[in-house]
Amino acid sequence: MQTTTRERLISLLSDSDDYISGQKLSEIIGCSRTAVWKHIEELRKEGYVVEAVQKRGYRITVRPNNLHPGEIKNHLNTEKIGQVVHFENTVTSTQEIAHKHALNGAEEGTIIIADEQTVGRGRLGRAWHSPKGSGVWMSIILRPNIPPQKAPQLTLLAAVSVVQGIEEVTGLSAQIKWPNDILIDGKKVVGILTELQAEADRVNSVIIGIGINVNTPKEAFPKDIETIATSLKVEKGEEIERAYLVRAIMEKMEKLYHIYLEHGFAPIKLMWESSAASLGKRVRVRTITGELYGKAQGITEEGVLLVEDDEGTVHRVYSADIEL
Ligand code: BT5
Repeated sequence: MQTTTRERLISLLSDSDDYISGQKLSEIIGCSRTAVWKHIEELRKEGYVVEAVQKRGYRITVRPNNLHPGEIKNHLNTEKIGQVVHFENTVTSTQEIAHKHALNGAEEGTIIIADEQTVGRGRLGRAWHSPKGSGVWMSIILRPNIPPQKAPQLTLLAAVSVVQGIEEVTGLSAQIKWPNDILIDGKKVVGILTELQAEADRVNSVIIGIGINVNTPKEAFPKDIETIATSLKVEKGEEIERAYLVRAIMEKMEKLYHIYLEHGFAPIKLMWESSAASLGKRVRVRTITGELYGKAQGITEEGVLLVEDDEGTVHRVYSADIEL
């Protein structure tokens, strides 16, 4: 995988408790000392504190809470997912950009991540609030060899990865509300949007969009979502390092994706069920065509929700909003 000079520099200066000289850095990276110095100046402008001590060299002592590829890829333990990272400060929607990359043949596992989205989107044309600097707004390109009707399984797989990543980094326990919400204490902290590029019988790429409210302060949510939304910082009571969270999610997702490709959806389904908020409960199901009340029984092998109404009829729900 290609790694830029900047990414190597961040990695080297982060791994070392001690200082590394400009000479040594330029030897390891294979560029001039002037180039090293220029990159260090760039890092400083972005908020890194890079100490420089004469005759000893450089050391990073403070890192900004950013999402630059160097931060995400530093120590990232995956083969594919997150090995190619496209970072942008501001985009309309990372989904839109990911679609373009996917059409242009982007490698499986490529992620598009932004510090801010101006037209972040949810399902059915709804808006996703994506303010600058406080969240993770990213899209992941996968290319599984599956028929299009199985693609919803990947939304569920992504949800399990995010729950596991959140737990690893924050210790918080989150629940999944079918199909695409992740809640903490009943409030939405993550939304997932899966889109496809597919032919009739085969998927070309699955683009999984994940929006996470990470460090959003309570008072920063707009009026229309302030009672239903939360962030990891609000729940945990402290700031969370976004790059660290992204890394953890990439690693969990890669493990689950391997399991999925080798053994199918069954093992993922079990993990999903153990984090599901809605199973066994009475729910209100709103679809484009109408409403339904009943008990959420479980999901099928395809990831379809089964809801039993009061007359005992079991309905297969493919796409809907669920209220608990
Ligand atoms: C979703 O849609 O939950 C999917 C959200 C996916 C967002 C990611 S960010 C990266 C990628 N790029 C994009 O453009 N999108 C993806 P849905 O189930 O339709 O929920 C949308 C509803 O959630 C809205 O109508 C609001 O009520 C609520 N909402 C909007 N922004 C929110 C936020 N930041 N936190 C919690 N709830 C929010």
